Amino acid sequence: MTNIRNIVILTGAGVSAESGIDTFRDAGGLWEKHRVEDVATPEAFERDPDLVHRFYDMRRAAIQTKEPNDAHFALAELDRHWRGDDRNLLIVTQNVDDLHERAGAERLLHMHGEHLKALCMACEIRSDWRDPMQHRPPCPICGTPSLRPDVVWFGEMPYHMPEIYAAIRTADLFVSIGTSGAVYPAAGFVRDAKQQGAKTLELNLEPSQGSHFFDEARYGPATEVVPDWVE
Ligand code: BJW
Repeated sequence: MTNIRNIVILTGAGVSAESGIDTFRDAGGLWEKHRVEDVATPEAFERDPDLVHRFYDMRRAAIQTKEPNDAHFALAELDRHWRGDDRNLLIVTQNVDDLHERAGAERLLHMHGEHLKALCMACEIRSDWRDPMQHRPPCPICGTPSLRPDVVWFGEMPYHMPEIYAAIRTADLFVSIGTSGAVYPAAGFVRDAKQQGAKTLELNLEPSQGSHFFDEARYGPATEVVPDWVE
């Protein structure tokens, strides 16, 4: 990676697929089994909080039985080694699972929130949500039954946007891994990175919706293409 100093890596559901976590838009994915409008919008939660809680309880319980795969470990390894005065790296994940951090990644931002956190709608404080089957517990801070999953639904502002855009502005290399490029603003990062002069690389099972924006692509399962690239 000659002339590369600052790397921004965007990951999506495809990076966790081989750990046994469902993607959203693939055949058999979550959006084939559940209507987005019923479970992943603020309006859905207002209309039927029990249904939305059940959807997230099920997924929270499932991810705690899964393990990081070779793609997560390869990225954690890169995070460990790509350090120094003139080397920066940021992993931006759209995933709400915790497999990047369990693999050892440190410089990581969850732009769509985290399954293992709850957000109190009354006091706006975040707390851990470690018990996989804990259904609608009271907020540990203010005691009201106002907890919601700390995830970003359609129509809501993703987290950490100023830090993410700051990293993209100085990136020499932008790498997109295991994401369909269907959801904004993440789907627009490749254009932003390219416009300011970064090289762009896609690692995915198949070409994403924005594949024409990438300078280079390697297609295949994340557990193969990611370790090959990191090496
Ligand atoms: C493998 C693999 C293997 C499989 N190896 N690869 C019209 C135009 C533009 C935008 C909009 C619009 N109308 C509405 C919007 C905005 C909307 C949006 O983008 N809608 C689109 C559907 C059009 N976006 C929003 O509302 C966002 N907020 C927002 O825009 O705020 C305003 C704003 C403006 C400007 C700046 C900043 C903000 C919020 C989006 C929230 C998304 N939330 C979800 C749910 C999170 C909680 C949960 O998990 O339940 O996030 S939806 C879901 O999609 C989840 C994911 O993070 C996200 C992306 O999915 P991902 O990761 O790409 O998964 P898949 O399944 O789509 O793709 C998997 C890929 O992996 C595929 O390519 C496979 O090939 C590949 N793969 N196996 C390698 N083994």
